Amino acid sequence: NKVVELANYHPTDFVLERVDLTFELDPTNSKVDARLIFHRREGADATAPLVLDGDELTLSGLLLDQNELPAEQYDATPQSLTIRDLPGASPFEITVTTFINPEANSQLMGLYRTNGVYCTQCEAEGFRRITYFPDRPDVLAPYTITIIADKAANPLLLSNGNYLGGGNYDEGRHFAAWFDPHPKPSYLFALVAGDLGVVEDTFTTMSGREVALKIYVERGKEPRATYAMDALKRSMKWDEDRFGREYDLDIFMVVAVSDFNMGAMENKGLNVFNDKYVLADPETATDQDYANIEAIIAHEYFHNWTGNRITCRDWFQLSLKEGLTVFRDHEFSADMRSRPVKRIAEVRHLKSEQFPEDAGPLAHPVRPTKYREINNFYTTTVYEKGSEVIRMIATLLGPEGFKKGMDLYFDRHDGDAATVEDFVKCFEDATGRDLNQFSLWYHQAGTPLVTASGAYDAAASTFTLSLEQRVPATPGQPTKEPMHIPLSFALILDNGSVATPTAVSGGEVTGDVLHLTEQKQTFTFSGVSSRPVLSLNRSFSAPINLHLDQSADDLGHIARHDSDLFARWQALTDLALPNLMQASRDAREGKEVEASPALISALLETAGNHALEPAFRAQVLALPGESDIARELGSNNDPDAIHAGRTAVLKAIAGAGRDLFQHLLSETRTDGEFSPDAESAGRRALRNSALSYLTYAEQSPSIAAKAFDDANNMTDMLQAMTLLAHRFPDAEETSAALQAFLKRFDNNPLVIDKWFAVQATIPGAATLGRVRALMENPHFVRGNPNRVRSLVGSFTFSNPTGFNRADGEGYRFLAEQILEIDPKNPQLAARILTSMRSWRSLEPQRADQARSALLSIDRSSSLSNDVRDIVERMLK
Ligand code: BAL
Ligand code: ZN
Repeated sequence: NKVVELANYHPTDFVLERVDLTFELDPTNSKVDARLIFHRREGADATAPLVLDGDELTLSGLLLDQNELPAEQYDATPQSLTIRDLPGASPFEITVTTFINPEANSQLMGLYRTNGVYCTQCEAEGFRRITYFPDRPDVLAPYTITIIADKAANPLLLSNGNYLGGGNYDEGRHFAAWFDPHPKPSYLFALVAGDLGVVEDTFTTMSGREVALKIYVERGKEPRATYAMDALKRSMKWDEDRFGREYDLDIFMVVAVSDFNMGAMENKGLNVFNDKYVLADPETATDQDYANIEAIIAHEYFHNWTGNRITCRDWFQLSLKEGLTVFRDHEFSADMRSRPVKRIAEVRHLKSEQFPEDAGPLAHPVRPTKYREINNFYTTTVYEKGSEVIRMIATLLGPEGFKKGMDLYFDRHDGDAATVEDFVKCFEDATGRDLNQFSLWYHQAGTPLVTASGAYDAAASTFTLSLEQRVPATPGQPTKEPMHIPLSFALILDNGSVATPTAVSGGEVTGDVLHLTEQKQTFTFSGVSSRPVLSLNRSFSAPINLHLDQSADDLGHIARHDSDLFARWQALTDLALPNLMQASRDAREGKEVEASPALISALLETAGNHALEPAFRAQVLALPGESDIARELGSNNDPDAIHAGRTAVLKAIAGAGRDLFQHLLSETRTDGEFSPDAESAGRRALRNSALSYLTYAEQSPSIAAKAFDDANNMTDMLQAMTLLAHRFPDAEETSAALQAFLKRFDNNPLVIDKWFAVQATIPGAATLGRVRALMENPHFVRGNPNRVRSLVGSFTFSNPTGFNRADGEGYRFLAEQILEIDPKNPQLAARILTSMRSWRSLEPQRADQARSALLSIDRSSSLSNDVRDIVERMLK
């Protein structure tokens, strides 16, 4: 495949007016008739042929206005259908017939079968695996769909839009017809057929229309879909209240399937979900599962406006819909739960996933300008950094300006396939603010580094803040321009109040946000009566690396007094990180590791502070992880030393805080009915943090084993099992717990995924052997993406010491797996391969081993485009 470049974008020569699809479903030989009405675009070349995309297709029939086309008028290959000598401006109808094999479709793109259910996944370029089509997001049309299938096996026949009708057909078959009046691109097409159970409800929209809501799951699993239904209704209401967006069809459907490459898909009116993000009950789902379901149900629903009503002109604009929709789902979760705790979780995720991507060989701008395989651009940069860019627009413009811009965007572009530039222009037009420099956030890759230092002049009552920004070089972008970086700040005085300077010079300051726009800039605040402590980048107003040298006393002051809970968490993290980094260096040199008394006392004070919500205290106790420490160290990393150093610090904290943790464990006990609400989840999180530290303090598996036996919900049970497995992998209590868990949940693959993941993330070199053995377990189904991600993915992404074995066996295992998965499911293989994205920051011996493993993949002559793209970028 060749590289696709944004600079080469051209509208199509033909306009698609209508799509009429008929499916005759058969597990191995489904017939697809596509009737497409086109006309030549005004001004287009009158001799241009119509070129339709295909992928592994065979043409079985082709009509032009119901007449067979002579062979010399067209060329058909598996990848394209080219038709010449078509009419001028008047509409014409092409009828294309293809036969496809859903059962054999292991890529899970296009039409496939999962557990006996037909389903589709068309984003980004899966529709071309169903029929020849102008498979690009700027080709929009209304669709009529007719599905014919065996009635006994497929009582349910679903597609996008509103139900038109159905009835019996022939030979035990029946049919259903659907019409979607909203013009949409092919990537939003969906079809589902099979025999599923349903949970039903209704939602009355703000204009009083009643919408039928249906969530389809495997029969018997209906009770586990009620939380998703509740989340859906809350999402619909929230989008009306917060963004003024009303749903626009008579019915909204969600279907949960067990084989799915992504988390979920926002097909118009018919969302298809990975069942992991629908099914939940207290016995089988953790608090994190509940939070994920709420967020992803919301995310897909919100796409109805940001993605479906206004879609992307081309795939370079992916963040137009994804970054914006992530921002919307983050805001939704913040409103449903604790805003600061949600923000902390978002930033932890951003730093542990997106920052490494932005600092490595796979770095790319939020709005890329070229790609070789679009599937590889569904990244944390496009999604999460894209969301941060929207958050910064909201910060720059304030709530009113942001709302005006969003309203204009919905108004101006409803029904369009739009660009990032269109989006930004709406905010400029609505508020008059120039966002030209700000737009660099879309175009320059790399995490900006801001170095800051403050100085107080008591005689002049001024506080001076010097800032310098540098955006690192990234692949294809050696030099960068200064960015417009909005930095929320507070000058906190001795008594905890915030200074209100009489004047500021050196740059623009709006409210509590200063605008860093130059490479170097100095802000001077006058009328500051005593030395303040600077709290900078509060709420993580900009996705940057910040270097600001602050004393432990100053960080402690922020941790105690900042009114922004996020900033308090950040201060404690900034206190912990240097200690953890030093611990790693000391462990590597065989020196004794020390935990700083200032860190210990700040952590224990926060953990025991009843004025703070439990979820926040749990976040504070969950110190930066091993990958955070590796990121901060930057290069020449030894994952074993990082693990050893961090563990030693945790043990020191555990020893010092034993009484407090014991106390927290008893005071957070709840014996009542389980509730998944955020407050209850927060209490469980704090309780489980305390349990984790106590397990370090006791150095024995007994408390975790007792917690495992006592657990009455999956959150507590999984935490206890994880502590047993990770801290005491060889203990009898651990094998007893693992066996009991397997026995109890062996009919629930999603829960067995947790069992796989816990074992795949046991620290240490021995885990690779365990992973290999688990791959032989009958519960491990190689073709199912959730199983592969739970076992192989957890090992390579989330087990730094096990995967990065000094002998390179972990990398060789990954290479072996990639070569095995790739021919069946390239998307999955390419995604798992990105777990090597930070290989260059390893110490030389491991880095050499990692390079050899990548080269062994690269040498294969039969790689998919997906894996070829990743491996080549990674080796460049
Ligand atoms: N559009 C792909 C799945 C998602 O981001 O919602
Ligand atoms: Zn999305």
